[in-house]
Parts: sequence; C-alpha cells; structure tokens
Amino acid sequence: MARTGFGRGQLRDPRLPPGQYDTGSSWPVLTAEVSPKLTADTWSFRVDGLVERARTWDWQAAHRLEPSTWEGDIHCVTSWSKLGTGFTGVSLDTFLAETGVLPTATHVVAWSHTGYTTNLPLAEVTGGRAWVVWEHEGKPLPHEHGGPARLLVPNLYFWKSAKWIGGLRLLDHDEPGFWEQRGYHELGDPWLEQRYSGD
Ligand SMILES: Nc1nc2c(c(=O)[nH]1)N[C@H]1C(S)=C(S)[C@@H](COP(=O)(O)O)O[C@H]1N2
Ligand SMILES: [Mo]
Repeated sequence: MARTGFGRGQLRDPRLPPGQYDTGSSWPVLTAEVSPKLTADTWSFRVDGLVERARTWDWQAAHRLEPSTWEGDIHCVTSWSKLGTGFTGVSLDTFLAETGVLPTATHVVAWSHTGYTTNLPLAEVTGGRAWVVWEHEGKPLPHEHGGPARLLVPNLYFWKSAKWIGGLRLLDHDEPGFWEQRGYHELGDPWLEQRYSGD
C-alpha cells in the first residue's frame, strides 16, 4: 500500500499515536538551549545518586560495552512522529548493571552537558526501554540531534530523550526537569496523550 495514502480522512498508520502526524523522511530539530561544543573527546556519561558504585564512562569506555540497536517510532509532543527509524548505542540496563542500583531508587533525572534535565520513573528506563545512542541509521548521530550521544526513551514523548546526554542521577523521589517544570506531563506516554501536566 502506498505510504502517501495515509492522511486526514484516509487510512491512518496504526503506528501513529493520537494527535500525531508522520514527518516522513524529515527529522525536525528542537533545542531549547544553545548547542554545546561537545565532541567524542570531551563527552562523558556518569551514573550516580542511589547506586552502589557511581561511575563515569568516557567515549572509549562506553564503546567497550555491549552495543545494541533499537528500531521503531519516535514521537514529539509538538505532534510529529518519525516512524521506522533506528539508533545504535548501549542499553541503560548495561550501564546500571555496572553501577548497581540501590533498592530505594525509584526515579532518575537525566541531565545534558548543557544543563537540560528531564525526569523519569526508573521502571521506564530499565528492562530494555532506554539507551544512550551515538548512531542513527548507521551514521554518527548528528550534532543538532544530540551527537555525539543522546538518551533514547522511545516509549515516551521525545522531550525525555535528552540530547548531549551527560548522566543519570538515581533518586528516591520524582524531581521535575526542564520541560516538566514548564507544564509538561511528568510521564509523557504518547499513547495516553500525556502532553501537559494533568492530561
Ligand atoms: N538537551 C536537550 N535535549 C532535548 C531537547 C532540548 O531542548 N535540549 N529537546 C527535547 C525535545 S522537546 C525533543 S522533541 C527532542 C528533539 O530531538 P531532535 O532535535 O533530535 O528532534 O529532544 C529532546 N531533548
Ligand atoms: Mo519535543
């Protein structure tokens, strides 16, 4: 079936959550802050807070971990979705297995090297649900899309996928991040249309 047949009043692609449209081969850039001067040489990823052993990986150390590729759909709260796209990096499960997680941990705050933050329940980023990624469709992740490395949490609206990811802090409580402090939903499930606080 022709992909161009999907549209208003016509067959709707079942991969599109309510209120979303297919952005096709384009990939919009949404950045709230000034893009950082960050390269593979200056990038690092830290996991701390309620863990047994806080740890920081540099580019080489992160690339020694078991790689994994995810393919699927991503959904921005501004209503575009990008369907059938692929990223490669390392599962957060792999990083967290190296630090251990204390039983009191319930949430994480993901932070970017720029200062951008976003909060997530621990259960939403474990069990094969979240990755630190550095490749998009076999090529280095473009800088404007968060390269050298970003978080990928595809089950939630894309504001949770922090670009230029710097680390995760494990907490025993929820702590609203940049957009959550500005009225966005604490969780952000696109299938439940959790766009704004109270949705
Ligand atoms: N550091 C940082 N990460 C961010 C953002 C941002 O402004 N800064 N925007 C978020 C939002 S709202 C979306 S939709 C996606 C956009 O990613 P893209 O620009 O690669 O499409 O990144 C998310 N991660
Ligand atoms: Mo977004």
